[in-house]
Amino acid sequence: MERIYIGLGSNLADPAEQLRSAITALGQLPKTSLAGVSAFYQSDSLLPGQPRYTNAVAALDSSLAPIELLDALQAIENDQGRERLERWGPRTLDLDILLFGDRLIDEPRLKVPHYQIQERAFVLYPLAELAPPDLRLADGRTLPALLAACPFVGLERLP
Ligand code: ROI
Repeated sequence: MERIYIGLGSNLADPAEQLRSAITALGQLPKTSLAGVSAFYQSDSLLPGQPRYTNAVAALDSSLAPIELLDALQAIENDQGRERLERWGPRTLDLDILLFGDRLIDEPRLKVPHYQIQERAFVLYPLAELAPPDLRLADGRTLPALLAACPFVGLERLP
């Protein structure tokens, strides 16, 4: 069993409902249990000209292998109508493996810790709701250091 953190994001077709369906689907994955879900947060897209995003983080305990989990996440994205028209385009659902136990993974399909974690307030602040306060990433960085370098700007925490 390893503790895994998943970033969820949506900016199309009722984003909060997309996240709720995805969380249900995560809880139904084989060899996996849902250990927690953060609040939902809204923010402007990092790329202009797209609707605002709703983001959250979920914690899983799983004995799936990383690529098995990645395949399962992509199946959930596809089930929820994700169309891969352009990289970085608006999407009904994005599921990213942020952290996978204390593994460092550098494969063509999967890099963990997620390579943009440090720039993304909409990942770090929901992660901080679920993770131990002194969490150390597999690459040695700590969550408090990442939070200190990434201000809580433009994020709206939903009730
Ligand atoms: N912007 C926000 N706020 N949230 C996201 O999940 C997100 N995902 C993306 C891009 C387009 C980079 N911008 C985002 O892929």
